[in-house]
Amino acid sequence: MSLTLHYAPRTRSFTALWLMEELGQPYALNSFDIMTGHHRKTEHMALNPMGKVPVVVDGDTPVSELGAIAIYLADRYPEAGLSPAIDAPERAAFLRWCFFSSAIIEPALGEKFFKWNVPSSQVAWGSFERMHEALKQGLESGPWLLGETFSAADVLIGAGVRFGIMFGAFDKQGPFADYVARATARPAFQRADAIEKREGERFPPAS
Ligand SMILES: N[C@@H](CCC(=O)N[C@@H](CS)C(=O)NCC(=O)O)C(=O)O
Repeated sequence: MSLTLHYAPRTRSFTALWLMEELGQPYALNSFDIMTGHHRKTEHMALNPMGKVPVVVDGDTPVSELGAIAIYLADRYPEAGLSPAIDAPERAAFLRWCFFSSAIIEPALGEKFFKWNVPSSQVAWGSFERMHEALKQGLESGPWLLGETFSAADVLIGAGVRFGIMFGAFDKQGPFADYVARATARPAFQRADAIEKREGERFPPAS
């Protein structure tokens, strides 16, 4: 069994890096500068035809798309305790939040940042406001989305909310910020953040 994370600093692949650190399995990091365009070359496109990062390769099996990466890794390595069992009642909420991240939060942030004017009843994510309200409800009981148990869904949603706060879409104080503070205090997040800083220095942004 071998795991490799194909990753570039300052991208969404940070979320996969955090997942890998939560997983606690040994893995190789294939880190590169996204400005080199390596992710659009044949070798990487064979792993992810979208030509995007992150990609995780487990043995010979590539998996891309953060929601899929999270569910795949959490189920494949159950000893990490990152997903409820397939027949557990919490499984439905777990899957819902894993999909909510890519299917609802991501495009809703796009709507907010890029000022898209689209009919809420016809787009899959509804609207930024509807996403915000549903997420607020989801974070009400806490401390995590599934209650007392942290899961891979918290990595996906935690990373998305952190990004939303950093770029001004969510309040810097209140339940979203408290949730991110809890998530980023985790040792696995801290380790991922240190790796991200190290790799960011290795591949500094073009000036
Ligand atoms: N839907 C993808 C999004 C991944 C994504 O957007 N990656 C960006 C970096 S943040 C990327 O690889 N961009 C390079 C490009 O499109 O050329 C996922 O969930 O993994």
